Amino acid sequence: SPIHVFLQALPKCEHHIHLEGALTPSLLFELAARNNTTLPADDHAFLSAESLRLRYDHFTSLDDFLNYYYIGMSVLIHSSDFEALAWSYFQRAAADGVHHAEVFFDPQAHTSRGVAYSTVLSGFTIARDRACKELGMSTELICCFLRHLPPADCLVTFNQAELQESFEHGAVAGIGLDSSELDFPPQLFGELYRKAGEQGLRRTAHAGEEGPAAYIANAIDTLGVERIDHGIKLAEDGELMRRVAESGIMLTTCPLSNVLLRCVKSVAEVPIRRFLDAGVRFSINSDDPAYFGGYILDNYCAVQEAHNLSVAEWESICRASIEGSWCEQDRKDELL
Ligand code: ES4
Ligand code: ZN
Repeated sequence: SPIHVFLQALPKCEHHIHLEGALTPSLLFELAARNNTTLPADDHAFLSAESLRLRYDHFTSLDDFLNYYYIGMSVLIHSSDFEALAWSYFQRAAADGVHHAEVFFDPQAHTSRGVAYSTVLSGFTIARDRACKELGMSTELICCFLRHLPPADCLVTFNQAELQESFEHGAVAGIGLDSSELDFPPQLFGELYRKAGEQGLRRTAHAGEEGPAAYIANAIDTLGVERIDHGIKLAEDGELMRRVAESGIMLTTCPLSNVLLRCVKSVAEVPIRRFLDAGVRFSINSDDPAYFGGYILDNYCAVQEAHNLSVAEWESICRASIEGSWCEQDRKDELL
């Protein structure tokens, strides 16, 4: 359709995509065979790529999804596995009209399995260089910390020499906070974020996905974030919404993710119109595209179906998403 062609052609930036969440069932089974990975024998979903894909249509919550997400990534062992994962995502994103991608990864989910940080980073770095050369796509890495683990463990990981080196060399642009939200409010990670800020790292955190608007306020007040990942619960607090609009903090929304994880009943319930009216900046993203039934263009199309935005509104969403990106100003000028 004409609107699909228009949305595909828009120069898009993606800010909220977990590379481990781009692991498709087919790549998962291919790597499991190659790496001799034992998948759970007691869960029939792991019988085949097809049965696993079908299971993804029935997530009941964030934690239900995370169970599959952490098991799935156990097939990632070698640098070449991480490279294949990131390269498959970059190619797919380029086809959707993504010109710039800032991608999350979860080092603790790999180092805890005995996979070295350098293995993860080297694979991703090869794929990034290739995306730049072959696709003209600029990319940044965002190192996420798992909030279901003790904050002290996150600090130990953050302070490891390999991570510090990747921050100093600019291989990693910033930090994020992900995994189970409700029992792990942002303020638990104040020290981690203070240290990251002192080192000049960019800071974002998942907040207001399953958790309340108060978690968004908390992330802003105690973590010094310049972006909020998801943030859909912001619309529950009008005063906070005005504050976020004024501050220029950008939300990285993920509409299909919110539906699949039952944070909302439908994309129509994602408060896109409220954010536009209040002047809250937001980008539209895929989150875990291999798990939530769609890449970025599917999310753009779902928003259009549900909210019927004008051409001018789409252009302003894309402009805000360029301005809210963490690339150099020169790159932003090229993207604009
Ligand atoms: C995630 Cl959708 C979502 N929420 C929180 N943490 C995550 N990690 C990967 N996907
Ligand atoms: Zn996410």
